[in-house]
Amino acid sequence: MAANEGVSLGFKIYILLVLTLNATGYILLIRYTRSQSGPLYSSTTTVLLTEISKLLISLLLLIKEHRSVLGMCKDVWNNVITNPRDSFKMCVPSIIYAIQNNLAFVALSNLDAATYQVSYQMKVITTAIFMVIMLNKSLSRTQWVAIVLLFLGVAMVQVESASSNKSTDIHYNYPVGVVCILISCLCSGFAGVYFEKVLKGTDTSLWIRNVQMYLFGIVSGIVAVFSKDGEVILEQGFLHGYNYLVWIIVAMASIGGLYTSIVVKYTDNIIKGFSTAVSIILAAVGSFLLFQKTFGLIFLLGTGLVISAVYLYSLPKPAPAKLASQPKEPV
Ligand code: NCC
Repeated sequence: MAANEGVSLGFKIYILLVLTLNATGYILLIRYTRSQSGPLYSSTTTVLLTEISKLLISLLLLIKEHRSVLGMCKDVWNNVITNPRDSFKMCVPSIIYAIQNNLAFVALSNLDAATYQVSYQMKVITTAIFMVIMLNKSLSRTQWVAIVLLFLGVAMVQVESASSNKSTDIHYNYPVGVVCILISCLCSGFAGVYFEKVLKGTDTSLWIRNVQMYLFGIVSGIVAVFSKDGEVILEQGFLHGYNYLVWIIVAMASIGGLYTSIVVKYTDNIIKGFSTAVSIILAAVGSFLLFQKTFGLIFLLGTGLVISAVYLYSLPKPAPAKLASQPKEPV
C-alpha cells in the first residue's frame, strides 16, 4: 500500500478545510444560479467542462512531477494508453460520479440549499456501509453510534437554520429533490470507496488515476450533454445561459474534485464525510453570528451531538478479545 505516505497533521487539516469551504460555497452557488430568472445554462455542459478542466490540471501536475512534458507523456502512455485493463478500473467510478454530479444540479433546482445539505449528510452512513463491505474496514459499535449521532446533529442544526430562513419559493419539488439526494448518497459512498480501494491497493500514482478517471468522465459527460440537452445546445449553443457565476461553479467543482482525491489519498472517505458535516455547523454558527441571531435549544443540542460524534469516532478502538485457549501473559 503505497498510497498513504505520512504527511503532517497541519497539511491534513488544510486540505480538509479547503474541501469543506469549497463544497459549501459550491452548493450555495448552484442553488443561487438555478433559482435566478433569465436563460438557464445546461448543467450537463458545466459537468463536462469540469471534467476537462480537472484532466488538464492533472496533466499539468504530472508535468511538474516529471519536470518535463516528455516525462508526463511517457507516464500517460505507459500507464493509461497502453494499459487499458488498468485504466478501465476507473471507468466505474467515473460513470457513477457523472450521474451524481448531474443529479446535484437537479436536486438543487428543486430544493433549498439547507435541506439539500442536511439530507446529503446521509452519505456518511452509506459510505461507512460501503467501507465495511468493500474495504473490510471494521468499525466499532461506538463509531457506528458516532456516525448516526453526526447525522442527527447536523439535521437538528439545519432544521433550526432553515426555519429561520423560510423561503416562499414556489418552484420547489421536494419528492424529486429527495430522490436525487438518496441516489447521490449511494453514488458518493460507492464511488468514493471504490476510488479509495483502487488508489490505495496499487502503486499507480494519484495523478495517473485521476487522468484515467477524467478521460472516462469526459466520455460520460459528452453522452450526458447530448442525451439530455442535445436539442437546446444545437439551437442555442453550448454555452447558452453562461455568466461569470457559472464559470466560478466550474472552477469550484474542479477544485472540489481534485481536493477530494487528495483528501481520500491522505485520510479516508469517512473522515471526509465528518469534515464536511462539521463545516455545516461552522457555516451555521457563522451566519448566526453575522446576522446577530441567538442560538435556539435545538441548535445547541445538535451542535453538542456533532461534537460528541467527532469525539466518539476518534476514540481508539477496543483491542480484540484474546482467545480463551491462549496462555496468559505473565503480570
Ligand atoms: O459528494 P462527494 O464529495 O463525495 O463527491 C465527490 C466529488 O469529487 C469528484 N472526484 C472524486 C474523486 C476524484 N479522484 N476526482 C474527483 O474529481 C467527483 O466527481 C465528485 O464531484 C462531500 O464529501 O460532501 C463532497 O461533496 C462534493 C459536492 O459538494 C457534492 O457532491 C454536492 O453535490 C464536493 N464537491 C465540490 O465541492 C465541487 C466535494 O469536494 C466533497
